[in-house]
Amino acid sequence: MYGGGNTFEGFKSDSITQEDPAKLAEFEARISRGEKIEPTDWMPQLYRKQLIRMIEQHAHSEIIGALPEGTWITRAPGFKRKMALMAKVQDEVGHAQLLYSAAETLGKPREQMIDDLINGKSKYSNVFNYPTFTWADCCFISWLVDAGAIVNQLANAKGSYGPYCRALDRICAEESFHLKYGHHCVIHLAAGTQKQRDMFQEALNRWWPPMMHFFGPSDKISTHTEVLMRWKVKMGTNDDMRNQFLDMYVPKIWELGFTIPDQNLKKNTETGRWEYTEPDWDEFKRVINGDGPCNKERLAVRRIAEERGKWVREALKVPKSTYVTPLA
Ligand code: FAQ
Repeated sequence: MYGGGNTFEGFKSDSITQEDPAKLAEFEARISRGEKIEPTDWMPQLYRKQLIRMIEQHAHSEIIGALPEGTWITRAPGFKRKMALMAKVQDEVGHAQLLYSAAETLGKPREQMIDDLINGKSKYSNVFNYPTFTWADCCFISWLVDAGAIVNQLANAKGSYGPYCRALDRICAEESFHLKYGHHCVIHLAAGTQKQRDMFQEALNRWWPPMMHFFGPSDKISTHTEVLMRWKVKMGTNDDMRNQFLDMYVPKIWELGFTIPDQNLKKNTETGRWEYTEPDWDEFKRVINGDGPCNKERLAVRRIAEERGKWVREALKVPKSTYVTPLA
């Protein structure tokens, strides 16, 4: 897809002090002028490494994110919902393809990224390590997880790395359909029977803490934000993104008559920022490091898919394959 030609083996040091100062200054000047950095342009090793880490994690999140919703395709209520959910899940996997291609431009082969995912070396979004017990869980993901993803991705689409930004532009366009679909599903539950309303309220109670974690650790303890903001990979801090999500979606949740399970949640009218109970960052760390309710199951499914799909990938690699036309 892109002709990067850089190899991942090149990494030796994280330190930007070892970079050529003139090249680094020119690189940073380009970024501050709002220019896009392209795969064949000079870039500091740390910029490359950070981008690979972040884009790869994002790609893994899309592919793993397809699993909790995917199990609901056959159980979604009604034919239209089944069709829409199937299209959504397919889109998410497509997003992973776009993102793996963007990460590959930086020199890390896709096979290595997949190996790192299934061997538990790479991370993916915390939210997808929680179970979808009911249809309302699936609706929560389609509306509010997608909403959070859009807040974050719309901002980062204006960032500095060309291939990632172009992938994000396309992803956001598709995600906006998912958001509409998810909102529609939740409105349907909200306007339904008491049992349907209770089902969504119960899902909201369970999903709210992971949703607060979704935007990453608070700025005080975030490791990578500073350098990523300096090089315009992240266009807002984790707390900025969380705040923007709360600004846009808390009123919509309240409007539907649901209760957010945090008694301290309120907007400070003086600062314009939301106040909330500090999320449990120990739980967050446990989940992103492999010890959430569904981590093992999610990776086991990916491992099986990888093994079963191996023959297809091998067949595609043979240059002189002949295609057999089916008889019927
Ligand atoms: N989950 O220093 P920071 C979606 C890790 S797409 C797991 O603040 P950073 C679509 C972080 O990697 C969802 N790990 O990190 C969809 C680092 O660990 P490391 C994904 C997390 O990179 C919808 C450590 O914590 N979106 O949902 C999380 O500056 C529905 C320290 O954190 C993206 O990937 C987390 N939530 O900021 C699909 C967007 N947060 O690597 C299906 C792009 C942090 O040192 C259905 N990524 N960590 O071992 C980003 O914007 C950023 O990477 C953040 C984290 C904001 C996620």
